[in-house]
Amino acid sequence: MTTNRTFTMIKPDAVANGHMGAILNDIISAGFKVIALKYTKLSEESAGKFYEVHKERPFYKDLVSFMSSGPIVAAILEKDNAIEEFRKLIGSTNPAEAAEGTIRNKYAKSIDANAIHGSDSDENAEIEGNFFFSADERF
Ligand code: RTP
Ligand code: MG
Repeated sequence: MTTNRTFTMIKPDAVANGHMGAILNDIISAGFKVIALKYTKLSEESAGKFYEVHKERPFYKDLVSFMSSGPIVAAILEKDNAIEEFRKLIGSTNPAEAAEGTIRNKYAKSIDANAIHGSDSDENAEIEGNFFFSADERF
């Protein structure tokens, strides 16, 4: 097991519903170290670029519009086995299927407004982190 990094966004629904602090607390309590952190908002154009891998999927347009609908919290996180551990912490994409105690189980309402993003591979974590953070914004 190696210490590595993942990238996350607390999505507009969770920010709007007042869960930003609770979610950051869950993340830090689960042993993730915050390497970079930013409160920001995606334009439709930048959300479209971030989710370009999903361009052909039927939900792409709604996803881009939702992700640019309000402020988000972006972060780079570090832990042993970070990608897998973080996806375990956030739970299934569809909150109705997310295990008890996971972030999506506690704070998400629907598959579209599902509270949080977690990278799915080391390679994508690197790409997604670079999308938001320069080298001097990482600690
Ligand atoms: P994320 O990237 O946000 O961490 O979520 P994920 O890996 O669990 O899911 P992914 O397949 O990467 O999909 C990205 C986001 O698109 C929305 N989605 N909607 N209506 C649908 O069938 C559907 N499928 C995916 C979700 O908001 C998902 O988080
Ligand atoms: Mg994904």
